[in-house]
Amino acid sequence: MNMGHEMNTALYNALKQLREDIPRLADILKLGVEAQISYWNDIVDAKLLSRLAPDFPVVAAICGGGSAGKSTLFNSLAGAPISPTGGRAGINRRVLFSIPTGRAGQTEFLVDLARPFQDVPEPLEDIEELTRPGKPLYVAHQSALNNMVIADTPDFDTGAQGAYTNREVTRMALEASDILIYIFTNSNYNNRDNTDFIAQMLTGIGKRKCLLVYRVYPSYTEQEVLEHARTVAEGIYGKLAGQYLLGVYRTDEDNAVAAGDRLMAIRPVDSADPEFLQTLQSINAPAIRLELFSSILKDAVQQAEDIRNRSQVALEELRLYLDAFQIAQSQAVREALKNFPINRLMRRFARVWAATDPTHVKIMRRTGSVIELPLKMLLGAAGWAKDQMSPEKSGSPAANEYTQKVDEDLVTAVTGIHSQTVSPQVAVNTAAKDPLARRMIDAVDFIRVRRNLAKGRNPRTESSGAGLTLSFVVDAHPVVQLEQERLRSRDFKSVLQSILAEKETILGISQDMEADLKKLADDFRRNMGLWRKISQTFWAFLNVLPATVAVTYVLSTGDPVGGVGIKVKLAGLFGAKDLYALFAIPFTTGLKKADRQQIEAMLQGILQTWLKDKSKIVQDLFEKNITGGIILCARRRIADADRVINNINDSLLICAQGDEKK
Ligand SMILES: Nc1nc2c(ncn2[C@@H]2O[C@H](COP(=O)(O)OP(=O)(O)OP(=O)(O)O)[C@@H](O)[C@H]2O)c(=O)[nH]1
Ligand SMILES: [Mg+2]
Repeated sequence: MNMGHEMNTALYNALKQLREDIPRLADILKLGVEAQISYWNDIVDAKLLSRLAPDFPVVAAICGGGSAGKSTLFNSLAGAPISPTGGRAGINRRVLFSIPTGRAGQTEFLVDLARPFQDVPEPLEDIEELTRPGKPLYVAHQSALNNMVIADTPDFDTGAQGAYTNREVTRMALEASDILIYIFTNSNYNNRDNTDFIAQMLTGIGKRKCLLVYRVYPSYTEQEVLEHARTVAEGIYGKLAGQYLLGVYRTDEDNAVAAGDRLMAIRPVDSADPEFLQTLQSINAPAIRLELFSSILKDAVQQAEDIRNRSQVALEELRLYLDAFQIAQSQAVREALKNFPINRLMRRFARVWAATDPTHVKIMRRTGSVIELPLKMLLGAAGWAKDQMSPEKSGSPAANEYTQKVDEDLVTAVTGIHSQTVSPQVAVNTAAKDPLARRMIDAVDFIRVRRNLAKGRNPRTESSGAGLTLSFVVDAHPVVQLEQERLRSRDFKSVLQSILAEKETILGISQDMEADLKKLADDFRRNMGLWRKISQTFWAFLNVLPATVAVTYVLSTGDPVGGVGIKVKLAGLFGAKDLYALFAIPFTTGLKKADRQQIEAMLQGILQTWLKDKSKIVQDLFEKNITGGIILCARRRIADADRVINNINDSLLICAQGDEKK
């Protein structure tokens, strides 16, 4: 019994948590299942939570035919002549609850108690009220009934013109009860109509267990009483009556009771059985309720699982959308940066490098003797190298050209990402070997299976280039709809303007980047173990490179740019994807393979430093002006949904355990 109680508490708490989490999850992920959720809420509130509270009193409904003695029994249990008795059959028209004194006026408790009536019981003020139909009423016990509610109900066999007046009230009273006290007399014990009616009611709402009370002549033997009681029990429960009988009791006809001089005396038919009150008080309400509500509980748990499952799909869709969207943004960032001011950058790096040169190199450089012969021939004189050391003049044709290119690139990129952001779907291409792409394929598969999607429906993937490239088309998630609308309602031109207004931050070389270049130079010098040996060629390269290439290089846009570890590929003016293309001239002039590798590594480093710095700037600009709301909203909801789903899984586990133990 104790065990049942503990389990009930755990189950109750788990259900209460589910009741909070399920609607919240549906809302976080905008599942669009409002009707299902509100139905589920109602069931859980009305049928389960209201009655599974561990401290909720046992509710016993006294039922029986007209003038069976229901009200007399009620008064005897409640301890006072509260309910009207006697006279004509069918005197009671409403349900009267006798509740623990401490519960009087507790609205929440009263609501839960009378849920099937969809009406809050009011205190009984005038006994006459009970003889007129209306909402249920209540009184506080005047007896010592411990944590128990007794309900007096109208009879269900009085009727006019073939219609029984009180059957619906009886049904609601039964539904509100945990157990049933069925009282009958010698004149109606074998009335099939009565027992059929109760049987039918219990089939609809769940079989309540029952105590039988036979109001009988004192002369009836135990044998006769038991026989009649079995007739009643089998009438209500059929052959399995034994499972539902909590006890059989008799109350002998007594004129003093009829006269109201005495309370009903109830005793077990079998004198070895516990007293009536003792049986009532020892009822294990949690266990009974768990059994009573097990099918409803099972149903509610199943629906909760269903909503959890749908949410997992919706969450995966949101993750997929966010992944695709962020790829789209990275590509737009790269688009904005595809013109690479290699000349400017190399000049700057050359100066950073020179500033950290050892003294003897500085001296040699001034004389031009640092540069190897073939290069010297190519370049003409050391004077050229000196020229390279002076900063690029702003306003020069080269500087203007670069500024204009950045402008064009930005407009293209902003237009692209803006349209992806407000579009009903996001479409991106990505390298199939990208780990992110693999994760996305898994997500697409999961969603397709769970949603049983036909081919061609989003999300979808297509591969091309012998499967090297994948394209994803993913519907915008309902979660970001509001953010999309917000952006749609803004004028695109003004969005573009506010981004272009900050393009200076893209053109310049920031202090952060300067520091990064310095660090790169230091690292490189440190790693150049054979510094003396290759220093000359290297130095020459630094000076030569800007002259040998055009103002800008166009970054190849084939691959998406990941957040970290950017792999740079250059599509040079020479049309090659290879970095060697950059060294076409030095290569022919005798650059050794080892030197080329050093140079390539360094150039990679410089490019990455630049890309890292600028990507961050452009991404921040995009997020501030276009994409930030959606990314933030999606991330938050993913985190929230993850947390709530974990909670729900914990609760569902407890519910499943409760079900097993039962
Ligand atoms: N002689 C005798 N009469 C009783 C006893 N118990 C109840 N009665 C009488 O039986 C009649 C019906 O009793 P109630 O308690 O009003 O019966 P009820 O089932 O509530 O009747 P309705 O509410 O009208 O359906 C009354 O006149 C009571 O006095 C008893 O133990 N002995
Ligand atoms: Mg009555």
